[in-house]
Amino acid sequence: MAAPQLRRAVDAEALAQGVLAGDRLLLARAITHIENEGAAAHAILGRVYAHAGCGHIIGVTGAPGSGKSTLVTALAQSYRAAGLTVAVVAIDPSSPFTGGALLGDRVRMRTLSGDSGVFIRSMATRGSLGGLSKTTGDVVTLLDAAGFERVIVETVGVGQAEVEIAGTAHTTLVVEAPGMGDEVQAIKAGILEIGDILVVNKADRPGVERTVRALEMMLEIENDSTRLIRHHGQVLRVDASRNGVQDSAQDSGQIEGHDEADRWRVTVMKTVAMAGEGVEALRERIEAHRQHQRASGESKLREQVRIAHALENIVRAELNRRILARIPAGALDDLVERIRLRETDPYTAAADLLAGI
Ligand SMILES: Nc1nc2c(ncn2[C@@H]2O[C@H](COP(=O)(O)OP(=O)(O)OP(=O)(O)O)[C@@H](O)[C@H]2O)c(=O)[nH]1
Ligand SMILES: [Mg+2]
Repeated sequence: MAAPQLRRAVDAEALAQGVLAGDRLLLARAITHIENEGAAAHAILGRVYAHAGCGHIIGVTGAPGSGKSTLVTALAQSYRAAGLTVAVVAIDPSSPFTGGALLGDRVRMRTLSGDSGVFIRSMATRGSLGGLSKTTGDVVTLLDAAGFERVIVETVGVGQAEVEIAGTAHTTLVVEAPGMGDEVQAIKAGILEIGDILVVNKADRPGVERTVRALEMMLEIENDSTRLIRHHGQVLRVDASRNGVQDSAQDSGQIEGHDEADRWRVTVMKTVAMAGEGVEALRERIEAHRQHQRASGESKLREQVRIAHALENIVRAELNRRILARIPAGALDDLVERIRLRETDPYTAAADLLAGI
């Protein structure tokens, strides 16, 4: 019927207008539509998309409990003090952003709440991992279109999808904390390589220098003329030096016209997020990375990677949906039973099923 169809269209238009006008209530509602993959989600996104692309996206990832949320809060404050607007997306089932006492520091949070220049949203890690990164990307687009100048995305660096979400940001922070065992957590998780800035938080704790040294050694071991970007589960090697040797010719992208001096140096920074120590210096470093990327053309490359990733996710999800819709009801159950009885095998059954579509 026409009525619900019409209401849906009106809703999407009103929500999109609200997002673009910076209406927080409508922005929150629009995000809920995206999260629930509601009928209006695509319509809203289509209406605001042209207005996105100005915000700088900052990914924050690292071991659980390393202090990411505390750091993100302190960073948001620092950005506010510098006169920039900030949105925060936390992908974390146990995110303290939704808990009553935020980050155990009510005073700090009170200064952020009620400030129209800050928007904080936490997202549940439900659904498929591909779905998570698609939804997150869409929410970031909304916040960007809503005019937030910096959009910070916090993910726990444990799964491929979480790491990918953070890794496709313009600037990626990998957060580490001392005293979490003998080895540096990020090395184990393999997320060090996506960091543009490495942060050792909880610098008030013993063992901080040891952790800093371990990270700096890792940076030296890694060929420091290259940057790695995860793309389609592959690692894209970006050679930022003109005369650099490329050892993985097949999946490499090269930025040309670069001078040795133009190379971005990944550095290790110390913070005590709880006390705000080192946070201003970290913000300045992020801003320096932003400037560097714009001047070097790397931001364009990253944008291409992010868009390609998003597009691929959408196509894959849609193909999945279309194919599954064409499998007759009961056909899967029959096949499962036949495979169980060893009348056929899963590969033959899958091939037969797809051939029939
Ligand atoms: N000593 C000390 N503790 C800190 C610091 N920053 C955060 N913490 C504490 O570390 C604990 C974890 O902080 P969170 O900010 O929730 O850490 P997280 O990385 O977001 O945690 P998950 O999202 O669960 O992975 C909290 O109890 C914080 O108060 C710091 O600079 N020094
Ligand atoms: Mg957290």
